[in-house]
Amino acid sequence: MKIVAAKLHRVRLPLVHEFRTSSHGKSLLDHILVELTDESGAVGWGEIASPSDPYYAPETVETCWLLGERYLVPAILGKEWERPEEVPQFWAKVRGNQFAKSGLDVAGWVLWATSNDVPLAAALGGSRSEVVAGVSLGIEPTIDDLLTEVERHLAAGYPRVKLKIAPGWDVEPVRAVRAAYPELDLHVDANGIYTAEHSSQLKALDEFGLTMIEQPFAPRDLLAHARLQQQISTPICLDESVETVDDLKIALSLDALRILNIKISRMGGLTAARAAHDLAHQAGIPVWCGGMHEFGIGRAANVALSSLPGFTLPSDVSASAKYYAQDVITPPVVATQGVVQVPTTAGLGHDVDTDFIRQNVVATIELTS
Ligand code: OSB
Ligand code: MG
Repeated sequence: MKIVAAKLHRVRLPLVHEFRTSSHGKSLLDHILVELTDESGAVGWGEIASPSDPYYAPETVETCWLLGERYLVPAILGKEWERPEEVPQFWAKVRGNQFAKSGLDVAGWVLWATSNDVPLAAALGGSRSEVVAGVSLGIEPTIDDLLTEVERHLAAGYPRVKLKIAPGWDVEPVRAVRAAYPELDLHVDANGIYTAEHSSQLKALDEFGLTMIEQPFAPRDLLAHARLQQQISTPICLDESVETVDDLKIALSLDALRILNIKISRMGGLTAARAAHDLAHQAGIPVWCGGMHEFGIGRAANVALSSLPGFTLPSDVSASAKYYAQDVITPPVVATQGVVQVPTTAGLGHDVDTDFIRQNVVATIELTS
């Protein structure tokens, strides 16, 4: 296959409910949709789901645009390849910039799956026909507001709830949710905000029967994660710490995690995300697929990845409607009692709604070989 044209579309959509993490809040998202065309005219779409600001990862929507335009698209245009696993080799010299790479990598996979008439999940080697979705709930103004949000999503059938935590919003909200729902599959995510001086708050969370504590410490501080894991029985899950398969090897050797959150964006694409899955699976570490409030294209890729055998915990692949009034794909991703069906049609398994994209596009660029 040979990619002869690439378009980047910066598309802006409002979230239906403002989302707040330990570092920032957001209500409007700009993601870059990647449209690759090969010499036969076949098209593959991907999504660069970088947050606008560099608070989750170092990238921003502007750095992703720049990397795409100046380095990544030029690296792949006109190159011959047989399998989507070969595509990342064309930009192997580019360090980091995982979100930007991810959008192009996914578009390559979707193009290949579409051209070969196989569903994306099958192209990846996935075998599950449905995946279980959990919800990730942001920091709310009050505990009552949080309880309302939890209730709303449990009523919609989601079987697992993750709460964002931060110093001053940890033990008390967790105690309140646990008291209201003693049996709920509940976990927390700190997005790396805690330091060693907060260890008493983190240890206090150990009594609530949480499924995991996700990324309590800074991304590079693997030693702090390993130390805390020795002191608590709740499994520690890593998110931001693992950007490469090599990061995962080090974390495993330090016993810094018992569960892995795999994000396609954070790993730089489906090829690397699947490799992380394979390594974790061999090591006996359960994985789940994290989200970045993806629009439908990235969301569909998350569903496909979650069909791999090691994804034994609920993934953040909630229905499009949790996030957006209207999505860039038809039909949108839907969840029935917290279960999402893995599409069985070729490629992404959804149509891309180019009219809706055109109505919400902020900027477009086309590059050709
Ligand atoms: O840590 O998982 C995270 C959103 C933005 C930045 C970081 C994270 C998140 C989420 C969103 O939790 C999960 C979703 O897409 O539903
Ligand atoms: Mg996280």
